Amino acid sequence: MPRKSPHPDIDIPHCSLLSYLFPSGEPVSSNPLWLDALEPSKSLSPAEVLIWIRRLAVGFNKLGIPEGSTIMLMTPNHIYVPVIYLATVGSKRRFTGVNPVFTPEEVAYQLKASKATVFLVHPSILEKGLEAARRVNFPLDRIYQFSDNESDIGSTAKDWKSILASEEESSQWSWDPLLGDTSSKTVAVINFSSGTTGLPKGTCISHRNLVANAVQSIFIRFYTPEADSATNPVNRERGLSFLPLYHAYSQLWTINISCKLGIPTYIMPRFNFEEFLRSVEAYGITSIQVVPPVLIMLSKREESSKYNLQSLKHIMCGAAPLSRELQNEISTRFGMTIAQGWGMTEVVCVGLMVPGFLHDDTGSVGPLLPNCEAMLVDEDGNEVLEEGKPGEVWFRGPQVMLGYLDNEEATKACKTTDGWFKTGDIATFSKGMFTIVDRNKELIKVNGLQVAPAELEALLLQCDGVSDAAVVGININDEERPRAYVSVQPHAKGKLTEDDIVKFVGDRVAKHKRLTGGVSFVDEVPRLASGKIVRKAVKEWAKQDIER
Ligand code: 4UW
Repeated sequence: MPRKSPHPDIDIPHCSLLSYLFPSGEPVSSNPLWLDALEPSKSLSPAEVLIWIRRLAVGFNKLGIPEGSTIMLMTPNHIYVPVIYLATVGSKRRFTGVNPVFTPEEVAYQLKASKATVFLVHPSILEKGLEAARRVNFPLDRIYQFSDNESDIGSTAKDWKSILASEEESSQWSWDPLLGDTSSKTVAVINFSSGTTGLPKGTCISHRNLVANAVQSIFIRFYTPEADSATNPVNRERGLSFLPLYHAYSQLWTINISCKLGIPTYIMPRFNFEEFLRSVEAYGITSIQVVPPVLIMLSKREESSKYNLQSLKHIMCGAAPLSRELQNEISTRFGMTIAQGWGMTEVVCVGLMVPGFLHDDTGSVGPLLPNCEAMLVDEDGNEVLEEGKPGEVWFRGPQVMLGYLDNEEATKACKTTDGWFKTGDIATFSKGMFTIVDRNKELIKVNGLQVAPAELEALLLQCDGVSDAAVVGININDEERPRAYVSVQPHAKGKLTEDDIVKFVGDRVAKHKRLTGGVSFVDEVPRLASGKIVRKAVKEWAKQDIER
């Protein structure tokens, strides 16, 4: 018997994301919504955002970009990122964001796999964008420089503002409400994830998925029965955003939830610890979303005591394991609630979350969001009913993605015909709460970001002298790091060094994917007759290596 959410089912409107965020007939606020954390006089209100959305939507039409095509964005965070996201999704196009620190090869991969037809690039990384485009024959006249700062824009590529229609010609444009079933069928966002196995894949996220996850998350964070409207903290919220907006976690909270609830949210271009502390103090920030390394810094770095963080009452933490000890140490020291949640790109974002009013000191990731079900399944495929016993989380709910873009095989491997999504995460269930205890999938998480072992393994096989390779994650000081197990060809034995391999990989991937867990040479990488790496055996090696 699947476990059901302890919360009552809630009403999730069947409509487009814009119809949910800007319901017809409701006034649109002119108060600042997204503010530049470094220069807060730069801001956008919902009323301003709507004008930009209309001008972009009509601009895309005039350029002949058909509905259903993908717009790819590569930029550090800034206040206009939500504008592109909402204009793209709102005009029935598909948004995909790419990590701005990716290498040209990694960018080219996503440009091709997402089938992007327009590529918006921040001027500071334009060269990289152009190189990626050349690698996959992406038309250079469909590349636009995209910045919040006019003076950044040079002459090497067009300015994104050249896409914009005038205010007059776009003032009548209105979005399709996508009523009924169409909201479930229309793809809005293509975020990338390697899922449980293989290379990164485009996840097809519908309008319905996005609306559902925003409604569910708002409910569990703010509108649980204990919070009546008079004391509801939402009215006093001030957010600070530094998680990357190409990732589902930040898209949910920084764009969709902040916009729906009108929470003024200060956006930092990227994470910087001291700047983060300064912003909390300066702007009276009340709640943030983080990944565990931020809490490790808060605990260990001296600067944490130099700033007044009293306004900060609620921290949501997810995307990677956080130890119960660290969670409790910080919440006691700073007098704040730290709530863990579990999410996955494939479930838009979040599926399990400790409710906003609850102080949990067990290290759990909370109960199911409303309208969701989960089963824990053991290695033999049987449901685990006993409390405290681990099993793989199978998840079902309205936020589960439609599937992987152009990859039916991968979709079938993780999604059953009756809607269960096999997450590859191992959890236990006790007293109504789930605790994530392990993973049975290939994924490695570094700083909350995905590292796909298959990607590094394919790269290692291109290194001269390497005959086979397997990559797994190892834990060093509470942080996960990729470690490679490599066998070498006879001619390279004794010549190819660990440093050579670390450098080979480091030169070709974004920083978080580097082999910071080291390299071991082995006679043979264990593989099944099918060719599949026996990861359990490699993980066992890794465990022994750490203990040594
Ligand atoms: N504990 C242990 C956790 C946890 C975890 C995730 O990059 P993705 O695909 O997605 C994410 C999304 C995280 C997230 C989104 C929205 C939200 O509100 C929230 O609440 C805090 C979190 O990380 O990586 C998915 C994989 O990351 C691991 C797990 O292995 C999962 O399959 N993961 N959250 N609390 N591990």
